[in-house]
Amino acid sequence: MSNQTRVVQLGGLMPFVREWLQERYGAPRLDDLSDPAGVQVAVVGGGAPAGAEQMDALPDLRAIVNFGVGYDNVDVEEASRRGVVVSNTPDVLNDAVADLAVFLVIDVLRGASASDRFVRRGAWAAGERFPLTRDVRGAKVGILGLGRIGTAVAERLQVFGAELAYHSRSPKDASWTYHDSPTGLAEWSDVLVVLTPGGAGTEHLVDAAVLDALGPEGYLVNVARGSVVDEEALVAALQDGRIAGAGLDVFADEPHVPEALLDRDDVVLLPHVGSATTQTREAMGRLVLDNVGAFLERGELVTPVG
Ligand code: 8YV
Repeated sequence: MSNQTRVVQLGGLMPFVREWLQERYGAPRLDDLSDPAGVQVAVVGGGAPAGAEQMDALPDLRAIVNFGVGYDNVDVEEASRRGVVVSNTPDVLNDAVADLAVFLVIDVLRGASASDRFVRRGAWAAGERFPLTRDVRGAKVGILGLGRIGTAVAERLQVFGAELAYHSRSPKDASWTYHDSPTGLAEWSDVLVVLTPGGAGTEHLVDAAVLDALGPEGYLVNVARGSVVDEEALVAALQDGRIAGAGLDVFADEPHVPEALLDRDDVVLLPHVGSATTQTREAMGRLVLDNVGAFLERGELVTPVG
């Protein structure tokens, strides 16, 4: 029993997590697994799929441990049909992701990235003036999805003097104004910040109608999942000047960013780095190991998904 492989790595894991799993559990990658019998736990990350195909390959699988708070890459319905439980890495990344969301809000309002490009291309030295931008104080920021990270974003922006409101599936015990639809929230907002989970339930929640409600003075920030925004509609809205700009850390088909966005000065494009600090990624890795350990020792996950 002790020599039997009980943990396997699916795709998308960072090198240090792979090393930890290898050292502690001798966990091979699924492709290198010689005998799937007895493998109880599969660890996955980076949005790599954990669906029926992977589950079919592991007949004794009982738990899927996801490196990441979002688990739209895991087919949870299929897992529960098979009696397989799933965990994610909540809370430990709230601060890092919220910081980055606030950074994007400030960047779209103050044009920090655009003014950096302005200096680098020699426009300042040539005597041009960077246009005036907008205060964060007094800006109306709409939080689409007031979960753990959405709340952390709202708390931070309150300190900057922004006005806040939100939409979630239902009103929360929070002091900020609730809007009962994404369109209503967008209409009110100067900046709409997407913080919902991904997956089928939120696909294209931000569509052309929501973008039009945001309007020509409005900015979209997305640090959640690319799937939540209709990316074609977003590109069209930017091209037509129907919204003012966007700050994006996530995209529909990562790592591909729509060609049409690459040379626009009214968008800030980041390579999905919301949680990408050494401290936060290590905390996520430790939580992954805690989940694997707890499941193997007592058949329980520390942070099972809802
Ligand atoms: C990571 C994330 O990009 O936690 C999430 O849901 O999107 C990020 O933290 C990723 O999942 C790490 O593999």
